[in-house]
Amino acid sequence: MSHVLALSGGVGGAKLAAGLAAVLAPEDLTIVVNTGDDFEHLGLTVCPDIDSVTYALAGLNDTERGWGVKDETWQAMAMLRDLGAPDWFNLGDRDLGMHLARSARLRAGESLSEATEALTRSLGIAPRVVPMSDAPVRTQIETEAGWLEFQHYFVREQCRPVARAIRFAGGGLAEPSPAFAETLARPDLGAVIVCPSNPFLSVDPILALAGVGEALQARDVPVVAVSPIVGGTAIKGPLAKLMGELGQPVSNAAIAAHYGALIDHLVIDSSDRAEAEGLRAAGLSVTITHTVMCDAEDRERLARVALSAARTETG
Ligand code: FO1
Repeated sequence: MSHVLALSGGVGGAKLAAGLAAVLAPEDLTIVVNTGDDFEHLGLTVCPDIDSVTYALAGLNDTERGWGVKDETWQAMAMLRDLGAPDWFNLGDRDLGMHLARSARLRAGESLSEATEALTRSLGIAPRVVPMSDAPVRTQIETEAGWLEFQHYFVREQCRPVARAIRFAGGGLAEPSPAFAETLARPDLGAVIVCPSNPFLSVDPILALAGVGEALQARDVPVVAVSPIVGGTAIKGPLAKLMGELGQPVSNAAIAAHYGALIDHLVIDSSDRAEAEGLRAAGLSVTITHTVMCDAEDRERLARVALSAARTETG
């Protein structure tokens, strides 16, 4: 197939990104990653979704915890606790190495794209892993306690506050990163795969960047989304709770309506097959398959299904 652009958030998206990386030649894939979750913590720049994609592609991800590095140790956290430093955000010792290396590069003047390219190449990752933007965009959630920064909402408050609205501070003005803009304009772009990340928290920040939604609409390239809904709920994370709080039913129909004209095809889980008829009646192409990714075989199979869905849209 010609070039494939994958849009990914953290954990769920990273799994499909790893599947795509396993079945495509590295030069045929660009993975654009949400940076709305990024934040400055203890003087370091932490990019959780870039980390999740990087660790998944390098085979370093902790599959039990869902984030961070496998076989992790926590000596630095123990010391931080002894020192009375903030300990609500868990930085493993190996993971800390990533944040130190990235932050040093950024302080030395590299862009986030340059730093990410150097760090992913150092870990032997061949496809391009690209931050959505080099400009800071920050996802914020409005709750009864006011606006919260993403990691404060997600990790410190464990998504407990009721969400009323979401905004991407800096999003509308921030340009896509150079490699993202270049990929959107590639004449050989053959498919866009929206990974099964949280549409509201992880994919929307990418779509909110200056010109991205318009560029995707203007291209005659199939856009295939893999739904994060399984069995009428979200496998992990705050998606189901958030959709309820935002007044939406937790369904593939709501996911499809949210993406609207952006997507041509939705891949849904077999447990939600009853929804297919309604989605098709609304004009969307639908593939029904097993979307839960427990191992490499699942990831690669789902990647192949998403790519073949794109091929059917190309005709
Ligand atoms: N998620 C947690 O639930 N608790 C943590 O302490 C935590 C630490 C952490 C450190 C580095 C990193 O790259 C990710 C980390 N995550 C943690 C995951 C992260 O906050 C979320 O999964 C994403 O932001 C949502 O995609």
